[in-house]
Amino acid sequence: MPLDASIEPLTIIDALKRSPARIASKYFYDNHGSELFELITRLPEYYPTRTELEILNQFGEDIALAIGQGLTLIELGAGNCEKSQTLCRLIQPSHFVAIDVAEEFVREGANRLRSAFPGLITHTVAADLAVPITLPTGVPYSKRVVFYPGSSIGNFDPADSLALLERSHALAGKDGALLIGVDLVKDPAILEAAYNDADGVTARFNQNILRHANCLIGSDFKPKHWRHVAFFNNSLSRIEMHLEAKTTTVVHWPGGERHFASGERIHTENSYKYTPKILEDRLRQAGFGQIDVWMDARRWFAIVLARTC
Ligand code: AVJ
Repeated sequence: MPLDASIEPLTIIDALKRSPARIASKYFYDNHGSELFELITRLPEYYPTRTELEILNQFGEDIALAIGQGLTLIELGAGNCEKSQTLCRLIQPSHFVAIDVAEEFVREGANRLRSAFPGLITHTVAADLAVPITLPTGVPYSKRVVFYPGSSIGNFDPADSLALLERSHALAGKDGALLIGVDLVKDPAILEAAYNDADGVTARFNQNILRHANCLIGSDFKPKHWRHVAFFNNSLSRIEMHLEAKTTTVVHWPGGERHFASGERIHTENSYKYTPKILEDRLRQAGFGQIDVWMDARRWFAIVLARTC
C-alpha cells in the first residue's frame, strides 16, 4: 500500500476520535482485504458482481457498438482487472490504464491482461479516487472511456459521488465516455443478505479493516472483539456497515487512545443503492450528455454509458 505516512495515519486517528468513530472504507483494501473482497464477489448472496458480468455478456455487442473502437480504456478501482478482461474482449482497446489504491494487486491484474491481449499497451496508477487523478504521459487524449464497474461509486455520499463523476468527465475528455456499473434499489432483504453472508466472509472483510488500521497507525485493535453489523438504511438509500464493540474496550496507539463502550460502533462503510433516474440526474449534473442504460431482467443492477458532450 503506497501511503503517505505523513498524512494518512493522522486522518485515520482523527476519524477514530470522532463520535461516532469512523474508518474510511478505502482501508478495507490491503492485500488481505482485496483477497477477501474477491471471495465476497463469489458468494451466493453477493449478486452485484455476477449480475454486472451477466449484463456485460448479454448486452456486450450493444455496449461495444455504442462505445466504438480504437480507444483508451481507463478503469477506476481496477482491482484484479477481471471485468476489464471481459470488456477488452468486447471493445478491443489500444490502451488500458488501471487505477487502484492497492498497487500490487492492480499490477498483477494488468500483467494478466497484457498476456491475454498481446499488443495492448497498459499502464497502472496507484491512486485514491477521492482526489484528482493525473495520468502518466503516453496515455492518448482522445477516445477515452472511463470504466467504473462494480458499483464502487456506492461508497461515495451524494456530494462526493457528484465530484467523482465530474472528475471522470474531465478524465474522459472531449470525445469520451463513462461506462459505470451501479447497484440498484431493491427488496431490503436481498440487499441485507448480500452484506450478511452465511459464511461470514463479509464479517471477516469488515474486521480486517482493524488489522489494517493496526498496521497503519500502530493501534492494538483485536478484530475478534468487534461484531459485524450491516443493514439497509432506507431513508438514505444505503447499506451501512459497522463494527460493534462486544465489550467495553480501550484501543491504544502511539500518542493516544479511544474508549469504546460495549455496543458502541465504528462506521466502516456506506454502499449507496441507486435508481436509474437518480443516477441519470447526477450524470447530467456532472456534465454528461447522451445516456444509455442496460439492466438485467430482475433490474438489480445497471450498466450505464454516459457520453461527454
Ligand atoms: C466494492 C463498494 C461495491 O459496496 O458492495 C462488499 C464493497 N462491502 N461487501 C459494495 C463491499 C461489503 C462493495 N463495493
